[in-house]
Amino acid sequence: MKFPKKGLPQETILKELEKVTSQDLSFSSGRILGSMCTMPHELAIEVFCRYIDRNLGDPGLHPGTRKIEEEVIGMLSDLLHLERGYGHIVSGGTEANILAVRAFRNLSDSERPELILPKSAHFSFIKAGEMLGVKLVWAELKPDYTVDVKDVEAKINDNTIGIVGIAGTTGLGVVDDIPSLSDLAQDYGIPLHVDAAFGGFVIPFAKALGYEIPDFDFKLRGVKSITIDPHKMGMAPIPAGGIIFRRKKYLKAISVLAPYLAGGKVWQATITGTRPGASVLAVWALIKHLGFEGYMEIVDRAMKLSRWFAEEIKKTPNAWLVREPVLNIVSFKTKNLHGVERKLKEKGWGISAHRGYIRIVFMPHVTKEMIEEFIKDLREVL
Ligand code: 0PR
Repeated sequence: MKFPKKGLPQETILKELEKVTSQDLSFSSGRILGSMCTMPHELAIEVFCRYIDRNLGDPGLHPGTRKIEEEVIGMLSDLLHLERGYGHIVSGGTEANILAVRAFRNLSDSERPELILPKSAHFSFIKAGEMLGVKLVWAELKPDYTVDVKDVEAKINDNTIGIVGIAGTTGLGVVDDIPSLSDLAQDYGIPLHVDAAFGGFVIPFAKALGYEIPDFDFKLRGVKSITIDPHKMGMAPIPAGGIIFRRKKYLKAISVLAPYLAGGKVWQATITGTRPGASVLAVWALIKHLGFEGYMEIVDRAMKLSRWFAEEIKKTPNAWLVREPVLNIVSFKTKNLHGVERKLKEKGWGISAHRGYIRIVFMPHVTKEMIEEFIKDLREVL
């Protein structure tokens, strides 16, 4: 396509965009079942649009927005049982995970750094390993799909710069045995990073509702950093990931001096330079508006619906749960999986097809009516 010589009227442009984006599935379409994103909360949208010009890459220009980011990090740290945490709202779980690995690597003196992580880890760690020159050492999973802590221990050596545990795996929503990983990390003096990109905005509320889920946060001394994404179950607009470190030294280890900025010199730890203040303000507004109780209600609905769906799968011939759900993610296998996936997609369902199973994520936009319709289609296809 050519760069246009003459501009077109706004009206024409908007019409054209409307036409092309009408091919997209939207969260209000009632068909997206396999995404970890959702329709952002209306307050967050309002705040995001209102402060669209704020740039936290130059925080001296926007001291109010910087203060709000500090408060967000404070509130997320508190949610994760840490009195004073250090971190940022970043572009997503990928950037958050990369920052954690970067901090661990920069603080180690190994010349051949290695990171031990579960085979269930998100592919963002592959990017981290590649960019940072860190060798990834994959630990085996147990039959319940949590990481085998014994295998993690067996893989520790002098070059190990860190261990990763996952609180809400991408495929199955499983939570690793973080308490044992934390003990192990403490014993060997190795930092533990917890990827709670998805689970961070689920587990604290699910535990308060009485669901039995292992501890995963800074309560455990071995945990030195946590990824927690507001743009997943936090209902914030994209982009909004979160990284929290237990101590300032981790943030310092990845900070680069930006000496000439319009707002004065700053130390910058994020991968992105120019970055949206609007995201941070939207997250702050949401947390303040919903509060712990508001998120508890959202998680309560999602967890109940996922349990109900899991029971329906058990009653469906030729379909099997991969395992009992832990969080609000249910994954199942079927006879002739690829054919079933294709037919469900033809019927307009936005499902996520992993290797060997279909994943349904019970995000806030997923309703009982949608699920009933999906089950009807699934049974028909089967
Ligand atoms: N860590 C975990 C455990 C994740 O599940 C993800 C993303 C990340 C880190 C990386 O987060 P960002 O994508 O924010 O960088 N997991 C989702 C997934 O792979 C991402 C996603 C979201 C994919 C919405 C599709 C989609 O429609 O399922």
